[in-house]
Amino acid sequence: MKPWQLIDLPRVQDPRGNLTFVEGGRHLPFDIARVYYLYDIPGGANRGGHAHKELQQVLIAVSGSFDVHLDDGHNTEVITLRRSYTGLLLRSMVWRVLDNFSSGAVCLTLASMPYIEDDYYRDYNDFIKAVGSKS
Ligand code: T46
Repeated sequence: MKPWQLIDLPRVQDPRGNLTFVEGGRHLPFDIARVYYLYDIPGGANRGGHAHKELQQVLIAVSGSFDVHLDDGHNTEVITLRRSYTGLLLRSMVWRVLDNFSSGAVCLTLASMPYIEDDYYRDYNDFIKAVGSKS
């Protein structure tokens, strides 16, 4: 199973403006337990800098764009999100850093679990040790 993957979300195109919808368990491999969003992000800021033990999430650039730096302890990739109909599925145990936010960018996140601080690896060395002990 890939630790991260882009997901094409449905698009209803309309001269009045387009519409995208997401159903947990149908478009995502989990039920949605929590929604949060990042907005009013000042130029040069970055977010994330952690991994999750169990949580899965889908990130969507509902406005503007930003880069997501991904690292599962073996492979790294940088993905730019810029379309409101593209989700980035992050499974558990993926270190992520979000940066290069455009002006007005909004990152909508659909999460598989409520907020649980104990689910975070906030120290990269702890994350790498945990990846090593799992593989
Ligand atoms: C992730 C990236 C993309 C809550 O109380 N509830 C919540 O649901 C969240 C997400 C955060 N918080 C509190 C915890 C901290 O006191 O808000 C504060 C900032 O959280 P954090 O530093 O984790 O924010 P980001 O933007 O660095 O990370 C968040 C998510 O935590 C993380 O899972 O992948 O956005």
